Amino acid sequence: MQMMVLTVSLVLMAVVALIFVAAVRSAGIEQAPANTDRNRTFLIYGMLIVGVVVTAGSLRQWPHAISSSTETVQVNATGYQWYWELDKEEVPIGKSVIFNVHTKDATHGLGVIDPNGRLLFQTQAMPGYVNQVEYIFSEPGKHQILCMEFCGIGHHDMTSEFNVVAK
Ligand SMILES: [Cu+2]
Repeated sequence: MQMMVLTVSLVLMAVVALIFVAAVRSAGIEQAPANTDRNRTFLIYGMLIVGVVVTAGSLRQWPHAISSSTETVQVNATGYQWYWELDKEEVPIGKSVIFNVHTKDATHGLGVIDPNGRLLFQTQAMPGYVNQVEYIFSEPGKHQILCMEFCGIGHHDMTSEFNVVAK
């Protein structure tokens, strides 16, 4: 998905650049003093370099990129009316943890709460889909899972927990 977004963006940027070049070529350009040309060239190359650096720097931090590193830990979380089933009770601190979230019945929402009661992240749990969330825990301790989507009479009771441990 990320590759497709990047490809579409680059193609659209190329189209805009081609239109710009065509417009400049078709315009009658007057002769400017020699130092104006030099200043313009400096400005254009300067903006190009800044643009490339800013783009490359900001694209690296896309929040939803699923890491391909071998250092990841996978947790399969399945929602049922009205409980969660997790295939791990412990996850390591400081390592990439990928939650594969889905459900066997109704739509639920998986929310992870840290020991201070702060919501760290959430995602929907849907029948027929596996939603992935990647997270790197920075605090050890018992983390709670709550259902974040009203799913029936036992919704309030749909909790679970796991431990984040230093390894
Ligand atoms: Cu619920």
